[in-house]
Amino acid sequence: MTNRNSRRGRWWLLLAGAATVALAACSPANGKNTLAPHGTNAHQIDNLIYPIWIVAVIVGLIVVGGTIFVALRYRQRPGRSDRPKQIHGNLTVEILWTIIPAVILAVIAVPTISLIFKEDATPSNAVEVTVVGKQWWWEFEYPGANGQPPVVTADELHIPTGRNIDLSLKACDPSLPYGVNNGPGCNVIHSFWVPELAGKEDVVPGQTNHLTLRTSTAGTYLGQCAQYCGLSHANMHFRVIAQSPTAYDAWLSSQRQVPAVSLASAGEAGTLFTKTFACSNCHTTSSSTLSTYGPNLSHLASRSTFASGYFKLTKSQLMKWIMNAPGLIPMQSQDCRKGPPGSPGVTCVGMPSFTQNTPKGMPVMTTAQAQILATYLLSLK
Ligand code: HEC
Ligand SMILES: [Cu+2]
Repeated sequence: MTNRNSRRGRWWLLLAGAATVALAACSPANGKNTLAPHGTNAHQIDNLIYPIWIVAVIVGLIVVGGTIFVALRYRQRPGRSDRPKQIHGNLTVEILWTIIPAVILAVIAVPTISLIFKEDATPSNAVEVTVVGKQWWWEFEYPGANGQPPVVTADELHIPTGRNIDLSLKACDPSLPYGVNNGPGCNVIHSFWVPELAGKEDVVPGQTNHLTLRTSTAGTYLGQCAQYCGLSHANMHFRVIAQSPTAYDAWLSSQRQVPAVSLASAGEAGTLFTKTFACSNCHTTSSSTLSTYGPNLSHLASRSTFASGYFKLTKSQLMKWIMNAPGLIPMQSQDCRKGPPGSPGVTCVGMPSFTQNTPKGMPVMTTAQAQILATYLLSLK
């Protein structure tokens, strides 16, 4: 092999390596595969895309093939004129290549537009859930029913199989007091996307958008915020846990229970949570009905993940998070310890660090204290 050839070979190798790494991200094993639909909406979208894709491939082959054919057939050759016969202004050709694409697009438009309206229709007999996109996590609210209180949770959306789920998607609720679902952390656009269940839907402040989910297959489906929404947008995952209606009902009624360990009976953990570190400025552990600035922690231990589904819920991971959350995912939380978010002078987005950038006069958290807090939170089943 000549020197130049071997150098070219190396470039090809590098390119092949890079392509393998890039394509690995598209592997169906990552659980966010639009081409592996498990929900009614996702199936309908897939059924529409497939025939359109075939038409697109045929058109593509004709266009690319035609280009290659013309380039080869009329290339410059010795002894031949380099000016082939000119067909500029040929009426038949011009009409044909205007009408054929117009007809193809018109035909494709019919099922596309009708599916848009179908997807948008309000589903009948649906389970209602409100989804609130915050920076950078998702809150899920199940309305109260038959005298039962509502349930507020985060990170993991539970749904029953075989039912229509009508999601009301919100980014902000201007009717609420400044600081909770209104103010810092909720004034940007998100997009709610569970690729294997349905299409994307934008989540816009001051507006309620709707998305229908429906699946007959129990399982865990991965979701992702699909609209850039600030520092930790890329970490804004979530999970949809589809369960049999019986298992779903059992989950919902366990979430309605008052947590087994009350703050008052939690001893030192209670003091650390409400006084020393004022976690209660942003979280509650005593009522699963409350929407707070940070995720509702009343039944934290019933989740398998935390922090937008980014981390598995283990004690050691939880301790790292409690001590220094902004060290794990980027947040704008330097002044979050000054007071409740939304109060004067507190422009806090996220959760503060309790071991770094500690404001003057405030305590730095020890590992022992983090352990007490983590043990307490993990008792909230
Ligand atoms: C200034 C508000 C604020 C304070 C104070 C605060 N947090 Fe947070 N916390 C948040 C926010 C916001 C999140 C969500 C971050 C994300 O996922 O992007 C969060 C997330 C969490 C989570 C993960 C919950 C889940 O379901 O994902 C835990 C656990 C937690 N905080 C515990 C604590 C503890 C313990 C304290 C006190 C030592 C504390 N927090 C103090 C705002 C706060
Ligand atoms: Cu987002």
